[in-house]
Amino acid sequence: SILPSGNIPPGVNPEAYQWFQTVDTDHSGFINPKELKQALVNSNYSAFNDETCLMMINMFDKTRTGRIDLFGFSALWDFIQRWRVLFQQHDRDCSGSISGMELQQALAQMGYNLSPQFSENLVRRYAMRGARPGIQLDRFIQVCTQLQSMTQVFRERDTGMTGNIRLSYEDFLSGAVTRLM
Ligand SMILES: [Ca+2]
Repeated sequence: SILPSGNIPPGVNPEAYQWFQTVDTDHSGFINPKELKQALVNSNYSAFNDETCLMMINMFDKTRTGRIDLFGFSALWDFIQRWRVLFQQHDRDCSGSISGMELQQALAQMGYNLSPQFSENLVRRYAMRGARPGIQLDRFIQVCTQLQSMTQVFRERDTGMTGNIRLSYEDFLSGAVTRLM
């Protein structure tokens, strides 16, 4: 490791510091997407999907090198813990997954006014085949984060707060391309 143990830098969560040492298997001082994927499991013991791992690396990679340092990792650790708590809160039937109805309630509590059909469609899109209908923590994080991000794009353009915006085809694609990964 790049830092002596017991010498946790200010602003770094001690648990995240411990975990960093374990996850950084090649001891480079950085976490790459492969190392992150190996470190994260859903409540059904499935590995986090590649898209969510890459999305989170991009979110917390302040150096733009495709990997995250200890500080980015600490922020990522907090981020995942917050989503894990929300996931557990909204998994009302304790099935270990979030159903369409549970997602609808979660999104409503986050302030999104979306139809039940919207949540059902999202869950159907991301539910694991063969499993009970529902999404795991990785997809929950991915779906909610992308929704927040796309909503932010919308709000920036909806200057009159009418709930409607005009987008050119290329603006639409640009928003989708930059936000979805
Ligand atoms: Ca559930």
